[in-house]
Amino acid sequence: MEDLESLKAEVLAAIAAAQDLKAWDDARVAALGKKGRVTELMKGMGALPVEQKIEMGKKLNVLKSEIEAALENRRNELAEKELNEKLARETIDVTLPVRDEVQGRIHPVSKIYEEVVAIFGEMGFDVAEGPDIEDQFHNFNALNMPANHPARQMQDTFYIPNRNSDDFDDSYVVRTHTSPVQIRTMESRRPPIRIIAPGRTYRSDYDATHTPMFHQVEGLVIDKNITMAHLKGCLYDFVKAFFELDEIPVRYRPSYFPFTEPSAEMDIGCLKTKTELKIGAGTDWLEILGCGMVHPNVLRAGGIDPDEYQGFAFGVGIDRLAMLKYGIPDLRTFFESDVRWLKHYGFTPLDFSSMTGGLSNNGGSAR
Ligand code: 2U9
Repeated sequence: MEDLESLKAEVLAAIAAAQDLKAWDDARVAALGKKGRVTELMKGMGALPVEQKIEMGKKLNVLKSEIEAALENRRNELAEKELNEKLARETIDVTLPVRDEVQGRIHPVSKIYEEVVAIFGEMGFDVAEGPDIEDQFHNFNALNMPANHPARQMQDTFYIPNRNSDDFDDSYVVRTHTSPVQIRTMESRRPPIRIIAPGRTYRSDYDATHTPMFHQVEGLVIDKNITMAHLKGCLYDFVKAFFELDEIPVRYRPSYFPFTEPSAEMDIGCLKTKTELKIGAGTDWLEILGCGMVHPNVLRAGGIDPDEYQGFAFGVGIDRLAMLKYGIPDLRTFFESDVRWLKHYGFTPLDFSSMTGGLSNNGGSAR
């Protein structure tokens, strides 16, 4: 039998001498591995007489525990040492300026999305989201668009068959507007409700101002005693903030949407010349968004009593806002993934949109 004291001294010395995790592991295997010195002694105990076996067993267990404790200590020391060396090697000077060669750009749609969220966020609106694939109840029926409504005709809507039903009324759609998000919010929350629902929407249409996938942001406010005056004040503040102007002439024209009554379209004052569109002055008008008071049938469909609560709603095309604000002439180019286009119209990733730090950071775009 080996002298246990000198064995212990040798093993502990080897552990203490390990200068990295590889050497530490070698020391561990040499002592406690399958063919390690302590393991071999334990295997050899079988041949001893019973009394010696008991005594030797105890001693070896104590020795093993001591070695394990020493290993654990040394491993912690080495891990800390390696981490400190790594940290020293990899120091970064966070005060250095960002490298010029950053290639990525924020897409104008993302930029406008962030701007709109910043403006309504400041006014106390929550952002609500919902699925792109919807059932017809949330996309149409609940929005006061019954089965025979023209907007439900095949030419506008992309339908998705329902594997479990041959009934056309059970087919799904890719949402034609973000309005189902507001219906789902009414179903799951009690008023007061103050949300915007930005996101992708889909209609079968394709020309310079229409693409099959486009982006909308809709808003919904529901509370007691909500009036058209609240709608006008809110949207006036929005367009001023969005176009970064102290004053803008606005007007409302009567309109029709199935989900609002009365309904209106909001125009802003502008000057249109052959080469330029100047917003906020001049004698021309530019349609900017649709809006109205939520139809009682829609409130009821969302489980809200129209005798107790009223609401206003609005809808804006994000892509159209991007075209107007950043002077982009053709919507189809938004989705062609041409890197040269993105370099021209995109924004550097450090142009954050906030109400306090500047919305669009004029002049901060990649152009
Ligand atoms: C609920 C109740 C009311 C949303 C509204 C509009 C008016 C509107 C268009 C703007 C440009 C769509 O992208 S666009 O073509 N939208 O004019 N949207 S009111 O009204 C709602 C929505 C949900 C529950």
